[in-house]
Amino acid sequence: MSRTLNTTPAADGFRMPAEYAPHAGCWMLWPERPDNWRDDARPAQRAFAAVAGAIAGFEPVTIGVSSRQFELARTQIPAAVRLVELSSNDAWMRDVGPTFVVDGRGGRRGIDWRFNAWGGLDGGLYFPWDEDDLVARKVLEIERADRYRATLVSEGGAIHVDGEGTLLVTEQCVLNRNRNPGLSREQLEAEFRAWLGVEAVIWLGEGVFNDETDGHIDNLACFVRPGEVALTWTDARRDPQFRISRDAWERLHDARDARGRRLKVHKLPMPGPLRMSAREARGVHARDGAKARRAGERLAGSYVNFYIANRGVVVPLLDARTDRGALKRIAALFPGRKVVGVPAREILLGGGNIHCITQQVPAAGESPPP
Ligand code: KQY
Repeated sequence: MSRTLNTTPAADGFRMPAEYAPHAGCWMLWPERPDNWRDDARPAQRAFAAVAGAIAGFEPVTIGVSSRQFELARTQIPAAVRLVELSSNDAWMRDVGPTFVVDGRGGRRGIDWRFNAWGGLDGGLYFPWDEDDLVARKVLEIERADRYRATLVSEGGAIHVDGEGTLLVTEQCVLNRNRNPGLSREQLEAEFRAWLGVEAVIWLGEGVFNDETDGHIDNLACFVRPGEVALTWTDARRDPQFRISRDAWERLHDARDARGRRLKVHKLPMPGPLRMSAREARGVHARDGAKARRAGERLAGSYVNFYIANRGVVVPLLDARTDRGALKRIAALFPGRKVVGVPAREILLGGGNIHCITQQVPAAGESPPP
């Protein structure tokens, strides 16, 4: 069984490991809501199945699916992937799943953040979100991991750690009044120290242009190893992303991590600009209480939204003009890991990408990164 603890991970000697540390597995959810995924979610389901298949080549994958979709999902998902019945409001396991913490002595627990659909009634993306807010707890039950119920509203996509004491976040998301109003930057830093076991917080400004999560870090930048960060980039000065990426680059350039190191920043040119087509928008069944999808809307496409698996990296393919270059750059950042591209436009149409739909379970024991 999974106990609910009333302490914090840092107080108990636990911390969040980096995504590039060894994994015991990966969790995902199955998309089905027709007011977010076009054509009754069929194209998105194919994309999710391909992502699951790619990750399953590196580590065990479990997908949570509603009872309504169980049979259909089983026919689409590779046999190696475990399917469990699990209710949710949508399919963003990064944000609704637990953030796992370890103690380096074989202990593994999970943080169950308070979830408000990326902003609650002040700009959130759908209502209700009650089933989503239970997902982390249910995953922790299945994993037999003890649970910390955080006092903070947060999402897995809003945080990236280097595993050596440094946290990367954006002001646009973490300081947004629709997450934890009343908490100052300093108070939020103290909260993250307590929940994630970090010592230093590096604040970037805005996230990727038009990112509907209020600028999650996981679409803009991530650690590729301690002391090194990949950053979404464009050289197109007129693109609104130019100012955002340049500001992030300057902040990263000036920053020191928890160990006092300067960071090496790797620019990862973004795809596009990509927009939703009229046909794609028509396929989404608009409904009150869910974000509307409009033809011509700029999509927040980014190659940084990849998933680092054991000995592999699973990368979204988004634009035939830029995919090959992105795969090459990412392969250079991860020597020793196999880089696999998966067509991911259908995931992007729902508002996120491969990192957003996955959540790693770190290996509990202490061992060097694969
Ligand atoms: O970026 C993420 N981690 C999630 C994206 C959620 C989009 C909801 N439509």
